[in-house]
Amino acid sequence: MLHAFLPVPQNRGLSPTRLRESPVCRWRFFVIIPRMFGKTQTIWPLLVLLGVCLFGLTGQSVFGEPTDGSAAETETNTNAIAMPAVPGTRLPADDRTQDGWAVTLSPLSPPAQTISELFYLILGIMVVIFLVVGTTMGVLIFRFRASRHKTDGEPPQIYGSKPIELAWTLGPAIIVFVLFLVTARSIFEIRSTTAPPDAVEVEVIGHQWWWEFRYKKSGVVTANELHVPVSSDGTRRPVYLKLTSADVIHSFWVPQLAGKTDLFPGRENKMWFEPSQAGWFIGQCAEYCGTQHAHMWLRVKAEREDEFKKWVADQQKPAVLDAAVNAGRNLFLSNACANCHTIRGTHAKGVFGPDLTHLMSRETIASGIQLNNKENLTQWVQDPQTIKEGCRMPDMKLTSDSVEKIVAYLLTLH
Ligand code: HEC
Ligand SMILES: [Cu+2]
Repeated sequence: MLHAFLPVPQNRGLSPTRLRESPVCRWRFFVIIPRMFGKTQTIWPLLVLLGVCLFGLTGQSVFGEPTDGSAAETETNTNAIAMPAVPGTRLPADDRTQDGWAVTLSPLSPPAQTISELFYLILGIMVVIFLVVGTTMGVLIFRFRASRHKTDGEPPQIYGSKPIELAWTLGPAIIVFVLFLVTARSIFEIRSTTAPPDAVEVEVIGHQWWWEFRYKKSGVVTANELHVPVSSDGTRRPVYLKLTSADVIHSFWVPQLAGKTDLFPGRENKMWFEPSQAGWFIGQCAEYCGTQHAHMWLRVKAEREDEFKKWVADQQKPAVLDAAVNAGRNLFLSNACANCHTIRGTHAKGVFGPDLTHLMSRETIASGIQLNNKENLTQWVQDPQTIKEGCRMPDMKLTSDSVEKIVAYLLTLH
């Protein structure tokens, strides 16, 4: 095989048949590669660039260890899509998950785990192919560069070599077949079957630009923050989602829990996940759905069984009726607010916007982009367009006195 790398003798005038018979010509096709680049030095920056890309990809997983959610660690978490839950602020760190970040490379639920294993397997195969091709090319380009072999004219052309053609047809075909098999197996592993009896079933409805969650068994309706029980070895509490859309196509994506699933109007898609750690999981609408698509964030809170039960029980109650904020409630009910929002226990039954019955049980408003506090609520009710331009809630042009009263009422909705 070594003679493959020997200098190319002058071979002009040899007939193709004679060439094929010559002992070195079998390997001569490698020589075509450096010739293609003319000045061979130009290939080196290209190889370096490829190397850097590869390092970027794998380095991310090598250096970006999962964090424990503490502020200091989250700040340096290179393993995440840089997406602070609230611009310029930090939400309270919670347990051990990556609060405030959507993390792609540390799965904490079976479907995400399967996808991640597939990703690393395919990445591994690709790295091996890259190294083999890259090294061979590098060596050949260096060994047979034009300045070392003062030959002119074309290198020998080789036609109809069965071993070579078999090798470069069968090799890739086998690799593609292996990739197909492992991918198909993963798809079957994570596909959604019918929900087991103790599963939590939730209907997810995508809206421009917020998420509606309707729990099947308990009847709870909430928005943007999905509460689910955490699974442990002994007790598995999978979450089964049925996804649909009220307007355009959206996509439900919480990378640590499962892959993306699209939400279509007039069609029901299914998915499931099973968080193995308590805490917040951050996600994002993953299908461009209009101007505020980037602000259609998604937060899933996995909590202990007892915490989850308590949350469900609280959510099932009708809204608090506090006489001290009658003025604000009357303003809410007499303005258009009631046409778009539901507050159970009042006659506000609108379904165009998020259910506000237990608004204050949520940490954020406007699908995760603002903390839910008096200041932000005031700005939101005064003119939501200043927070989320183009959002489907109009500027109601209320006097600041009315805004103050309405917000005082909203703040009682625990
Ligand atoms: C035309 C329908 C419409 C009207 C009228 C309306 N809203 Fe909204 N509201 C929405 C929509 C849609 C959203 C979700 C916006 C988003 O996140 O993109 C929303 C969001 C909110 C939120 C944040 C909820 C959350 O969990 O994110 C509050 C609070 C709110 N509205 C209060 C009010 C009040 C108070 C009024 C009356 C002054 C009112 N809305 C009038 C449609 C409406
Ligand atoms: Cu969307």
